[in-house]
Amino acid sequence: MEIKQAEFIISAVKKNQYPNDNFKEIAFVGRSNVGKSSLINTIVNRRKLVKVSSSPGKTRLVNFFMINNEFYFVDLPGYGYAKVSKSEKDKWSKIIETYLVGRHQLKAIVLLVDSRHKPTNDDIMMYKWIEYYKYKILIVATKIDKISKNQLNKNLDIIRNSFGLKPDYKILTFSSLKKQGKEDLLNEIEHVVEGD
Ligand SMILES: Nc1nc2c(ncn2[C@@H]2O[C@H](COP(=O)(O)OP(=O)(O)O)[C@@H](O)[C@H]2O)c(=O)[nH]1
Ligand SMILES: [Mg+2]
Repeated sequence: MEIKQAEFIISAVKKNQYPNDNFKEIAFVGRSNVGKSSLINTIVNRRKLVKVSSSPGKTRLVNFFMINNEFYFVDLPGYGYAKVSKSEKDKWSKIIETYLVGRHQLKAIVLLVDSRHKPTNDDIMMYKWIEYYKYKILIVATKIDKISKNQLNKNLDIIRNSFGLKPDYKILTFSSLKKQGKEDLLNEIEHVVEGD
């Protein structure tokens, strides 16, 4: 699949601001600074569709982008930024939960984890949350240009173990810097969008 068109639609604060036209949705979530904005910009071929971190942990909005006039990308707020308070975390949980509950348009969630590190407790909590709501999950290991191939393979095993995935589960890999992994991710997205 090729993304020919990507248009920002709305930064929603409340549920009643979400689009309600029944186009399918693919959501993106991950720890702040994991490379989520960069990944979205890379796959849509736009340098600045999504802002790259200026103040991590500050965006508390659900951003909708119309893709190819066919489906939405939904950019969910990042989690796990070290300096946020308990009340900020509660606000974040509320926003995510509000989006996840009964979102029938939502066909898959792309969960981004940093390829260099073991998934954090927040990553594991997010994974369990998505499972609980029974959405399809695509796991993407980001910033693979920062480590060797050898280290990457080791880390992918660690990531699989942390989430309790089968040894043959295919974690997608991505580098926005080197534009790697784009085709595989877009193929997965195409499957999701074309399924029913
Ligand atoms: N080397 C490298 N750096 C990246 C990559 N993706 C993102 N970054 C950098 O990581 C930082 C956070 O990226 P951003 O996309 O804003 O992360 P977000 O907070 O998850 O949206 C920025 O400084 C990016 O330039 C990547 O694939 N490779
Ligand atoms: Mg971002």
